[in-house]
Amino acid sequence: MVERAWLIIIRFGEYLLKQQWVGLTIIWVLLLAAGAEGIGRRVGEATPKKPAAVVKMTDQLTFEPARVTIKAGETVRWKSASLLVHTVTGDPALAAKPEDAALPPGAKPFNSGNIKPGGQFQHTFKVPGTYRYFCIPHEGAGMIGVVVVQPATT
Ligand SMILES: [Cu+2]
Repeated sequence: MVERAWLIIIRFGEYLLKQQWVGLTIIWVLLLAAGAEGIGRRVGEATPKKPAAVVKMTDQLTFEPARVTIKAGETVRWKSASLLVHTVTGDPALAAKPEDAALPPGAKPFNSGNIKPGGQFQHTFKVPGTYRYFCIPHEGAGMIGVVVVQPATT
């Protein structure tokens, strides 16, 4: 079906060229390029990294499991199983108590922003070490999690 559509589009371009409608042909080429780019981008988005671990955010103000272990370069996905808004925040600068967040040296801070009920967030950990992260609205309630990132085996 998609191939047929492309064939029609290409035939149409050939027709425009034959008629020597230069202006229209240029517009056709530009539209074609934009369309191809759009398809390419959608294909890229359709293949997100498969998470090495999935952590649930609960109504009990916990990350479940509170501690996961992955390898460098792997991705953790957080899923809301909660009616409350949560965040996944690994940034000491955003913590009420700086010790509620910790990053290994060289790792970039991360923050999901508000995750609505049913929402999700994922983060890929490149730098090995122990990460401590928290939920901004529930930091005081102790909603804190740990991701241990082991060096990638080569
Ligand atoms: Cu929370």
